Amino acid sequence: MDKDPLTDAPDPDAAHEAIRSMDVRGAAHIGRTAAASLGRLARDAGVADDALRARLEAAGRHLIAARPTAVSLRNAVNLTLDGLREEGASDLRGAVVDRAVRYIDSSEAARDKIAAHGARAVPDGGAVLTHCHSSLAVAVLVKAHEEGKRFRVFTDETRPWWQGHITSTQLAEAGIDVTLIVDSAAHFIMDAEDVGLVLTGADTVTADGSLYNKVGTHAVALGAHSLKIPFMTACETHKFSPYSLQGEHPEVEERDPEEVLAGRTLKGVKVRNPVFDRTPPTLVQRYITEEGPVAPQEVEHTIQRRFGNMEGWL
Ligand code: RUB
Repeated sequence: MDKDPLTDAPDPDAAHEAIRSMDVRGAAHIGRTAAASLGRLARDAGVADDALRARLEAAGRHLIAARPTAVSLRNAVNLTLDGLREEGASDLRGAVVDRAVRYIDSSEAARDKIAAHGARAVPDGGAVLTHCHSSLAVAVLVKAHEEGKRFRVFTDETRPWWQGHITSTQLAEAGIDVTLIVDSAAHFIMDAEDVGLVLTGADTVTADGSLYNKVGTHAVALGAHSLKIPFMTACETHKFSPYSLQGEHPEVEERDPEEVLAGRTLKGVKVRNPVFDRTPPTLVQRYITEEGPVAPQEVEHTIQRRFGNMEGWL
């Protein structure tokens, strides 16, 4: 029997803190953690419906505030809290729990489908370049390797949080030939090695086809474009932003400069730490989603089809 996905879920305050402090990171994981924490609250809070509704909405708002850029967080909250708005739901609690479990299950199922679709785009021979750590990009590469494709992977280290180390370790554990590089070596490596694909994850994809992902993604995409290397992004449609249909673009998170300084003091020096950037649609060849590859110009239509009534959404 599959494990109940809510059993080990943190409560929403603990989930907020884990997401804010990056104990839980990566957009897909963040979304599932938020959904699970709301499901757990709905299941365990022994209060009447009105009080439950107020507590869940407050918890949802608090969760969304934990990190501003990954839209999967806001989508996870809203899709879970849709249980509160379910027409004729006699059991509000059950409806929210059901939505939370559905979100988690669909996100996990999406990962497997994306791996299968994405593996087809991975070259047999040559190399792939990755940026940061995306669980979905890793799933694609592991699947391609399991299917017998042989390729090398160059992984951008991604300061200041070193997420490239996670990617490198996970790929090495899967038996893939992996080489870690500093981010500023990306263009050199793309040019010097036989890189046939650049593969990243996504935090948010907006209706105009723009990609918001870990800072440095834009520079990598520009490099890939100049060398005519396909640039693709593995992402579940939970990363697509329905809010962007009204022109809303995500806020780019700027974190504590101390993360960059890492304990050093540089007298008279200002430090900035923006952690995401926007890559324009012209630089993205395909979004590899659970529905298959989606071109940037098809994102708007996919959002319209994928997200229904947003009444009452936070
Ligand atoms: C992680 C990051 C990842 C996306 C996609 O940033 O930018 O590329 O979140 O990850 P951070 P996934 O480490 O700051 O959260 O494919 O796992 O959803």
